[in-house]
Amino acid sequence: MKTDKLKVKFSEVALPMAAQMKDFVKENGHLVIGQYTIDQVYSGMKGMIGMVTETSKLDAEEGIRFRGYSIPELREKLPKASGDTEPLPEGIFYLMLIGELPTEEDVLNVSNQWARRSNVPKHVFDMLDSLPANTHPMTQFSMAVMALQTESIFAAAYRKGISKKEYWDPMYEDVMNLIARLPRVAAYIYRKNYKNNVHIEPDHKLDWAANFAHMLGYDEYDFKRLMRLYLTIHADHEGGNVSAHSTHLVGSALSDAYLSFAAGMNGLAGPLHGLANQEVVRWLIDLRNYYDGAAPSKEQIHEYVVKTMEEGKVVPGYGHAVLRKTDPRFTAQMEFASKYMPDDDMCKIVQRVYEVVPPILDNIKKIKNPWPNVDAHSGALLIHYGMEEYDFYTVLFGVSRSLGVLASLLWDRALGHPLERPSSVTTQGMHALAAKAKQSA
Ligand code: HAX
Repeated sequence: MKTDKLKVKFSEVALPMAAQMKDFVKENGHLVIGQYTIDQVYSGMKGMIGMVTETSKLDAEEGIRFRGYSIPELREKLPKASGDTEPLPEGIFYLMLIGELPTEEDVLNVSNQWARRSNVPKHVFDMLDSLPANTHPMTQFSMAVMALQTESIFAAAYRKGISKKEYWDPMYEDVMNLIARLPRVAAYIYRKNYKNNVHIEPDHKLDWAANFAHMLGYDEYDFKRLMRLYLTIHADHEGGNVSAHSTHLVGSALSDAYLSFAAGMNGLAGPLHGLANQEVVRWLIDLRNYYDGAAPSKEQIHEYVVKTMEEGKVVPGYGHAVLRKTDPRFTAQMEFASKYMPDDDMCKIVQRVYEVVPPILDNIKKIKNPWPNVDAHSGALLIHYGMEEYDFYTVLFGVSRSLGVLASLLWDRALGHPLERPSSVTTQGMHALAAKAKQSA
């Protein structure tokens, strides 16, 4: 097999860090860096630092930075396909994995690696074909990833007996093979569900995102451009979000990349996380239908938001566990819409909803963030190009999220992060801890 330059580079960057990390913990492990409140324990561990993630960091006010670079910076600096304005997702993967901006040659190398590794065995398609027609696309996606686990090089190496120091190597192979295969699997699910089971063969001359668009059946240049942006901005959101954390947690038991990523996808399929992109479109369509199919006025949107909340539901696409400002991923999509589809009806409704919702949510004391997140806009862009099957949208998100969570999983094995096993207390134990804290206050 030809030398894989990315693999060599990763080993040069990652392996010395594992030794440095051990020294750091030895020297500083006793230092107290945080004291957590009972509130934090009961509110889903928000704000507690409980893991180390290399690929990206989320700031509550500013939004995500990938290895220090914001989304606007990456849209400018990452290599692009000839004539395109949006970055190639291969570039963000390289950046997350290596920690440096890639050259065009680096990106081409990743593209070629993924094309070479992208073959999906027949039993995966057979399994998908055997599922009931009403199986949700995200369930199919997760099951397909599980079916692919027969191909795990890490699991095979572990079974043979492998030194801890070598874990990263077969994990690299799994991570690269899995990312390479996901567009084919996702496109198969889409074409099976919505396009009469007529499938489209990959075109390996295309980059990863463009080939995905092609296999989905969207060959126009504008959709490929959207896919490149979409797959770049959904890639990662530091380590604590449900999909990243689940992948990391399951991986900490030395489950291979397929088992770990499927766990992450099961988390992404929840409506408070990635499924929100489908829920947003459902909500927007219901909103429009509620007012007889016409574009709703600001007053009508206000009324509908209040109705949604009174029914005990959340307004999808708004709020965030960490962010306290408009999500820059929302802004990137809004800019894309105003540049490439300024007259689009659904995008105009999304814009109007953005003008109405934040002040309403801001008035509700318990809601910590009234601003839109990434999912508030993505569906409208897809609908513009004719992809209206919103049950499928979270699968697109999942294909992108593989880049971040699998890069992190590889780092986990390279650095030798241990089994994750936080402590829990019983309610009685918590009451005792509270009484002790009161006494010493
Ligand atoms: N509409 C109505 N109520 C909301 C709300 C919204 N958009 N956002 C938060 N709240 C409510 C919560 O449900 C919670 O109510 P209860 O105390 O009655 O349970 C209260 O406000 C406090 O929530 P919070 O502390 O502000 O937010 P959390 O960290 O608990 O939750 C969520 C963050 C993203 C889950 C939340 O804002 C939400 O449900 N938003 C709508 C769903 C959504 O868009 N999810 C996608 C998030 C981004 C993402 O992960 N994409 O993949």
